[in-house]
Parts: sequence; structure tokens; C-alpha cells
Amino acid sequence: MLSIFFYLLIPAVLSQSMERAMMGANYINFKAAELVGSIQGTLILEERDDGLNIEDRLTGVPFGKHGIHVHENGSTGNECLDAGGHYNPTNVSHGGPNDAERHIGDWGNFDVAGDPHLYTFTDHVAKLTGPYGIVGRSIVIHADEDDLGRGNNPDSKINGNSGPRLACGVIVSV
Ligand SMILES: [Cu+2]
Ligand SMILES: [Zn+2]
Repeated sequence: MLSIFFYLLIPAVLSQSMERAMMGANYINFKAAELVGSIQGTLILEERDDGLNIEDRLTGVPFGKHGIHVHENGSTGNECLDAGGHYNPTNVSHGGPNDAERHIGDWGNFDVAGDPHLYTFTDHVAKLTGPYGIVGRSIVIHADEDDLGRGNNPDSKINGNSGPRLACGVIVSV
């Protein structure tokens, strides 16, 4: 039953977002990342006047908090390790989504309490295109909580110490 539910809903999200995007002049800035890994789902990204809108619909996510970031490489091989580190073109420390110092795609955590996980948020730093555009790079969802750079772990300032990679997807045009 769950898989039927999932497959019915994904096209609905896609077409709804696509319809919205097609109505605006910025329809070329409508992208998506299809995940591979132990989580199934799609993230829809749309650049709007008020920021980058990210809409997700995921299934199979263990309940709890999971770090989500934009990683440097547009590659999902080797169980998402090929995605590389956080996309960090200006060589700054890792942070949370509301911090002044953060990586381009430091989106904090998904706090998952249901399956499927449906969530929409707006980021005011990451952009799809331009000098630090994230199209062609990848999104990674981690097994553990992102400590937003505030932990005592040596990895906190690098990647939030959010552990293994559950799933990843390359940001592409749809
Ligand atoms: Cu990450
Ligand atoms: Zn980061």
C-alpha cells in the first residue's frame, strides 16, 4: 500500500510545482534532485523572489533529525561518498541555516516524525545559478543530526558531524 501511495503522490507534487513554475517567467530556475540510497523521494527546488524554495516528499526516512546539505560534486556513486564534502567555495566554517557564517547549502536538519516526510522551506543563501549556483551539485541526507557547527566534535565546523550518508541526488533540470 505504501508504495502505491508513494508513486501516486510523486507525480502530483511534480506537476503541481511544475505548473507553478511555468506560470512565472523564471520557469528555467525549476530544478529537482531525485534521491538514491536508503531513502526514496524527490526534492523540488524553485528560485523565487523571496529565496530558494525547497519542497520535499520522502519515504523510508528513519524518524528523528537528519542533516541535509548541498555537497560539492554532482555524483552519487560509492554510496554517496562521491558527492564529496559540503559545497564551500568561499572556504568558511560549517554552520546552521540561520548563521551568518555557513556553507552555501547548510540547510540544517529534517526533523522526521512521519512517513512519508513532507516539508517545504525557504533558504536565503543558496541559489540555483550564478557564480555559486548549486545546479549540477548534489544534495545529501545524513543518518544523524547536524550539530550546526556547535558540537565539540572536530567535524562540527566541517560538516556538522551528521554521520553516514543515507541518500543523495544530483540537482538537475526537470
Ligand atoms: Cu551533508
Ligand atoms: Zn556545511
